[in-house]
Amino acid sequence: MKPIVAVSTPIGVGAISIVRMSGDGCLNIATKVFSCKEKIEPRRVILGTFHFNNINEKCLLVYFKAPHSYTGEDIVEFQCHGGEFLTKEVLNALIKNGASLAENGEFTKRAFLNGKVSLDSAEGIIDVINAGTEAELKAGYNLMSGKLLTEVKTLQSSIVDAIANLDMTLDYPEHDDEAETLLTTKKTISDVLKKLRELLSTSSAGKLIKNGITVAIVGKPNVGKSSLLNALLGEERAIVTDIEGTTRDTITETIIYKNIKINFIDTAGVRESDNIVEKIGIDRSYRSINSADIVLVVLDSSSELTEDDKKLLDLTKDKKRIIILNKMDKQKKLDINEKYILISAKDGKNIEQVKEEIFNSFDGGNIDISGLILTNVRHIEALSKAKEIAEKALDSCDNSTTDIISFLLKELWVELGKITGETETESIIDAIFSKFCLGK
Ligand SMILES: Nc1nc2c(ncn2[C@@H]2O[C@H](COP(=O)(O)OP(=O)(O)OP(=O)(O)O)[C@@H](O)[C@H]2O)c(=O)[nH]1
Ligand SMILES: [Mg+2]
Repeated sequence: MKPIVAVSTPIGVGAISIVRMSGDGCLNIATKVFSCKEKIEPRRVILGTFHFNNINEKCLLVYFKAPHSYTGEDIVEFQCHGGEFLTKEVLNALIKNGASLAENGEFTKRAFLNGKVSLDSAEGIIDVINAGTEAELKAGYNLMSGKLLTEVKTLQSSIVDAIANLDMTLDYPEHDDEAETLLTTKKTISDVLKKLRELLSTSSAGKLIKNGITVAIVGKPNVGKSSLLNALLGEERAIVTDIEGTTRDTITETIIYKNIKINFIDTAGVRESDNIVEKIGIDRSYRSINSADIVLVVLDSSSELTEDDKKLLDLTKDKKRIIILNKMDKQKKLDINEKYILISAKDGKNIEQVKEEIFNSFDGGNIDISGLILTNVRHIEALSKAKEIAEKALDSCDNSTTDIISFLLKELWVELGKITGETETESIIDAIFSKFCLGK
């Protein structure tokens, strides 16, 4: 394919920057602008000079010969001094000499098209790059190293065997015992279904690893929501005053607690208000309640329950929630007939307990990050669809004809192929790679 080029390191000032080129003839382009004493051999670091305009940049070149490269094509990488101007000059020189600017993810897309990686492994690469926690990184590595690919391939191969046996009974009914074939087919489908259910059972842990837990901190004005946010973050992020209605807009901040991201949303105190700005803020508080995975309902333990408190307790009664009684440093006047955590946001008392309770509400402690965990929505959707088809196929073993079972198994094979990319449409493949960063 035609040579493409991109800066593979982040744009900005740094010690080095890497400009990468891939495609037919990229070594030719490189030697037009790069001179060195040594012979350029694959997989060796060559010191030389990059000449362009009036620039003579002493830098390193690495050449990977097709097919032994990331993309499966010839690749040339320049490791130059970091710096925005210089890096762009190197890039422009290569473009002037025949390379085109790569699109987002185009290197990895080529690796996929050249059979170097499957689609799910490529998605693992994005996850590794974007990982913010050890759990995300491990899940990304598992995908990248082909753990899901192996599972899918094993399922597909048993499905292919089953299809071949069924088609044999259709084509040569005289040579085959249909009843026995049906029995083995049924066993195969049951095994496939079991595996699919097993894989899908990891998806809630996967969602937790990928998205974290979104927690809305709600309550009437002045109960100490912003103080609680600050205590949870361990920094003075939100403005705290004794004026009711201090927080007008929602504030979102994330912490990592025991490998899980917890995204806190501090909200505007909920009460009846005529102030237009405050009203918009309160509206946002309600929206945060709806979109959160769990709500911290904050009450002031030093005063009795008010109508505003009661309304909020009622509004959140069907949601996952933790009731927080704040200001425990003051005389306690509030009692409530429900489980709660008594804290002092001001003194930082029992804040760890709040984090632990959130974590435990989602079984955070039971996630085994060493195994394969489904974190990617596309994979989960394809496997769910595959599960439905497998269930239909299993049913049809008892009440349909052989050709229908065979048809369903082919459909099942195609659905699984979407995970590896074998049977995925071009537009979806394009959409996946466009989510990559430039130069990857
Ligand atoms: N004694 C005591 N005061 C607290 C505690 N937590 C917060 N406060 C005080 O309560 C007042 C309100 O605190 P905020 O954190 O701004 O309350 P809020 O719920 O965010 O208020 P709004 O943004 O107006 O809805 C401030 O004067 C805080 O110092 C606590 O644990 N103990
Ligand atoms: Mg506030």
